[in-house]
Amino acid sequence: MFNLILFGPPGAGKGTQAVKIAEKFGWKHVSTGDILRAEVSQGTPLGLKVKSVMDAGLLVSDDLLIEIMESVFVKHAAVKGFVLDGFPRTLNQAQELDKMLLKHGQEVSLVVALEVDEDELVNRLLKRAQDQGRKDDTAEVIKNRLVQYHHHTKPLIDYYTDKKLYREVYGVGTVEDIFSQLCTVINP
Ligand code: B4P
Repeated sequence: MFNLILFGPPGAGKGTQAVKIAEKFGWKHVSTGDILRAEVSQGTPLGLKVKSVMDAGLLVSDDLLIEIMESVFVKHAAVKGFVLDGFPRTLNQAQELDKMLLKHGQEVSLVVALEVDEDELVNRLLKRAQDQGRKDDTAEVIKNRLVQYHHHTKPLIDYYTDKKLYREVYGVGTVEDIFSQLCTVINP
């Protein structure tokens, strides 16, 4: 099983590229953001619990995320591969992911980051606010999301570099050009 982590700051294009990668290689795309938003829109107990955290651009608790991921792995144990989009986002999540994969006889295969400068990230998310009206795409909340990224998520670069699993692809350009560079790096 190929376990790919698509990494990067909010707005880097992880969601956009993860869908294409999953389709090309026949892997399961897992977006923790999409899973959480679905819970919120269905008004489930979990959704009610995480709504205010997400609207503020903060990170949902590690325990909840790890529980969600464990159930995803169990449910889709027979797939050829996973594209993880938005997970892990903290060092604790990364360590728990390693443990969870080990329990299933698996490991992280590769981590590919999309590298995009901060002005471009903010522009993309503000544009998405106009197109899709996502609650967490306001200027104030975007700032919080970037702070969360720098504080909690960026340290994972060292974690995966030490494991020799980390690669970067420049994430500015056309979606197709970026996709083709990603495919070259992934090369399963
Ligand atoms: P996510 O849904 O993961 O939000 P995101 O980081 O903004 O990534 P997203 O996939 O949406 O954006 P993308 O870069 O594809 O998370 C939302 C919230 O959920 C978090 O703030 C947190 O509260 C919670 N959460 C999720 N996972 C969690 C975890 N593991 N732990 C704790 N909390 C968690 O795309 C952005 C925009 O750019 C799009 O509009 C796209 O169309 C555009 N775009 C893409 N490629 C482009 C290109 N090449 N050129 C121009 N625009 C492009």
